[in-house]
Amino acid sequence: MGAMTMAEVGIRTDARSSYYFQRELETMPREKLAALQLERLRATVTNAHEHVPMHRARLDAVGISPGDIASLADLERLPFTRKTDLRDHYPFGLFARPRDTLARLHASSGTTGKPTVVGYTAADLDTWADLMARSLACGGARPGDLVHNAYGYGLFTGGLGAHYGAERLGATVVPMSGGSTERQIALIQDFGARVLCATPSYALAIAELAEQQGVDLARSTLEVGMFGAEPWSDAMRREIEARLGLKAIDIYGLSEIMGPGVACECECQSGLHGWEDHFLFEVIDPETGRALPEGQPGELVITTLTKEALPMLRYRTRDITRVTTAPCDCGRTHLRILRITGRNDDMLIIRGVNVYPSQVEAVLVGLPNIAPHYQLVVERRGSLDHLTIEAEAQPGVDAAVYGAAAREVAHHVKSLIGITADVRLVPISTIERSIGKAKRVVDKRPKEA
Ligand code: DLL
Repeated sequence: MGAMTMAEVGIRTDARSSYYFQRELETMPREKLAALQLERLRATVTNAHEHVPMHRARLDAVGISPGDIASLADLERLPFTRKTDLRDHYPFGLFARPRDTLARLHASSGTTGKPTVVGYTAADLDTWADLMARSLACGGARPGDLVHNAYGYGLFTGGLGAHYGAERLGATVVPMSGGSTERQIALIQDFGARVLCATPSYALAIAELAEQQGVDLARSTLEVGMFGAEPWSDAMRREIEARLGLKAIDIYGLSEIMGPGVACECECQSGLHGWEDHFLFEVIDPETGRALPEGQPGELVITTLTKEALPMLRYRTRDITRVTTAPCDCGRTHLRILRITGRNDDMLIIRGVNVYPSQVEAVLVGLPNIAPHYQLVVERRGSLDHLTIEAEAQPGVDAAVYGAAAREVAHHVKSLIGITADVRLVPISTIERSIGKAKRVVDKRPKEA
C-alpha cells in the first residue's frame, strides 16, 4: 500500500472499526458471492443426495438430481427440512458422514420428546471457529482481547462455539460458562474483560447482582457484549448497554445449522450480517411456503453450503424476521437479518392479535416503575386465550402504588400492541433469573391432543 494513508485508500482511519477477520470473504462483491453460493449449493445437494437417505428420497420424489441445480433460483424447488425430521431420524439418521469419523456432537434438549442431535467433522468445526471469530470481530472484538465467556458449556452450542471462535480470533478466553454470578462479577473485574459473551437475560442478571453488591460494571473494562441465543428487544439492548457500559451486539445462530455465528451484527448495530459464503438465507410465508420479497417479515429458512456432517436443505428455523441486501456502512457485503422478532412457536394469539414476548418486553423496559424482568402467563378462559403479564417493580417502589403502576402498564400494552392483558406487579427478584435462555412464556393452556 506504500505511503498511502488509510484515509487516502478510503478506509476509515479508526483502526478498530476497519478490522475484519476475513476481509476478502466478508466484503466480496455480491455477484461473486452468488457464483460461490451456486457452486457450493450443488456440492451440498450432492452430499445430501449421496449420503442421507431421507434427502435422497425427497429429492427423488420431486425429480431433482444434484445436476439439475442450474441457478440459485432452483433453491425453491428443493424440499424443506424441519426440526421433526431430526427427531424422526434420531440420533444420527441425517448425518452424511459415519459417526466414527465425526469430531463432536451437540444436542438441544427441547421441551418435549427426544433431543435434536447435531454432528460436526473436524472441517465443520474449523469452519465454525472461523465464522465465530468473524462474528466476534464484526461485533468489535479484537485479537488480544480478554473474552469472558458466560454461555453455557456442554451440549448447548453457545459455550464451545464462542470459545473456539475467540481462540481463533487470537483473544484470551475465560471459559466461565453460566452460573456462579458472583464469581463472574469478580473475574470480569480482576482479569479485565473487554468482551462479555452471554445471553442478554443473563447479562442483565449479572448487571443486577453487581449493582446489588455495590459494583459498578458500567465503569469496568467491558466494552463489547456479544449477546444472543434468545429474542431481545432494542429497548432491552439500551438497558443492558447503560447498566454494563458496553456496546451490545446481537448474535444469532442455531444448532441445527451450526451454532452461534450464523449471523452477527457489526458495529453499526443495524441488522445481523448472515454469512452468505456458508449459508443461503430465504424468508418465506410460513403458511404457503412461498419465498417473500426482500424486506417482508416471514420465517427464516436456511440452507447450509459447506457443512459436511449435517448438510441442511431449506431448514425451517421458525424464527420470524426480515432481510435486506442494502449496503452496510461497515463495508461488509453480506445481507442483514433484522432483529429476530420471535419464534413462530412463541407467538401468542390474544383475541385475534398476534403478539411476541419481545413486543411486550419493548413496552415494559423503560417504563419508570418497572424493572426489566417479566414473564407472560397464558391461560385458556372459556374459548379465549388470556394473558397475564407478571413484571417486577423497580426496587424502592412502594407496594401501595403497585396497582396504579400495573394499570399504567396495561394501558401502554393496550395502546402500543393492541391487546388486553392483566398486569401483576411483583417485588424485585420474584421472577426467576436465567443463566441461559430466559423462560418468558408460561403456557397453562390445556395441551391439544
Ligand atoms: O441458541 C445458538 C446460539 C448460542 C446463538 C449463543 C447465539 C449465541 P439453539 O440452542 O439451537 O442455538 O437455539 C436456536 O435460539 O432458532 C432462535 O429461536 C433463538 N436465537 C438464537 N439467537 C438469537 C438471537 C443457539 N440473536 C434458537 N435473537 C434460534 C433471537 C435467537 N433469537
